[in-house]
Amino acid sequence: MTLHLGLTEVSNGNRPFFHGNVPTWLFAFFLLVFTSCDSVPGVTDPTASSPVVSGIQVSPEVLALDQLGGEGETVSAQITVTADVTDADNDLTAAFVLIRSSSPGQAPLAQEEVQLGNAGTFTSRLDLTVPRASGGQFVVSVFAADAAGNISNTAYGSIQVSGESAPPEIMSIDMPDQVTRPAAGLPPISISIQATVSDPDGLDNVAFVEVIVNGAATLRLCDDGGSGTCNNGFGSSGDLDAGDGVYTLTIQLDASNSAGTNSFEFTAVDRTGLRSGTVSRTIVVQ
Ligand SMILES: [Ca+2]
Ligand SMILES: [Ca+2]
Ligand SMILES: [Ca+2]
Repeated sequence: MTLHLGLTEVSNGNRPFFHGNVPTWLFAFFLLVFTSCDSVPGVTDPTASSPVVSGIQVSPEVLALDQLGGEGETVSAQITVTADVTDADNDLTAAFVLIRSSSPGQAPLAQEEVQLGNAGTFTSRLDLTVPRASGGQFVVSVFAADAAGNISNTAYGSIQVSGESAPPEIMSIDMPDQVTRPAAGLPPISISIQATVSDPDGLDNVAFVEVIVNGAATLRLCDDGGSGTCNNGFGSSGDLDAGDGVYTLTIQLDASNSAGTNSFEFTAVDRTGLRSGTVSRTIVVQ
């Protein structure tokens, strides 16, 4: 079965809603479904065997057009979309992936029909070509069809497209330059390390801040307000306020730590992969 993908947008609040040029027989089918639901209660709902799409993932999630190669007025990038498709009676036929710009009412910029054998995760790679001056939140949508003509829900993802991007910057590092170990038998001392970060594209554009300790261990600083797991095996980041651009790491110093100088190299990385300059500091443990 083939669906025509010349889709037009129907306004539905904030969420795009696709109204396909579906074949006449499919409209007739929908009419039958709705009519039977209204007039014959208790009849098994044929849509119970419709495909279900979930778990959509889009990569990259952020596309900085000035980071892409190419000549002239357009730039191209490959977008990878994965999603999970299930169907109770497993008669899946195809999934449909569409990428549309942030402007309402536009035809899809890229689309692909993926033939499905069985339920599971499928991957679609689409070549997206857009004007160099594009921007905004592009919408990725996925739906699936089965052999009976049932259409799934539509799952949505997005790509943040920006015409220009700039690397993040570490504005300051706040940490002690020397600490004294607790005596044997006493509790460890908490050391708070804070990096204040900015990004010309906004704080949301900062992906993470990392620190390499003594040239070996890499740890994250988090702007999570102290919730969640910033580093596996560590406790709270100790961060005070989430989303304020101050990234925090709290480490523990106990009596068993070695005396000496420890190096810390900080880098911030944004969602387009651009890296800040590295800022180096040391802590002398006595
Ligand atoms: Ca089915
Ligand atoms: Ca940036
Ligand atoms: Ca913070």
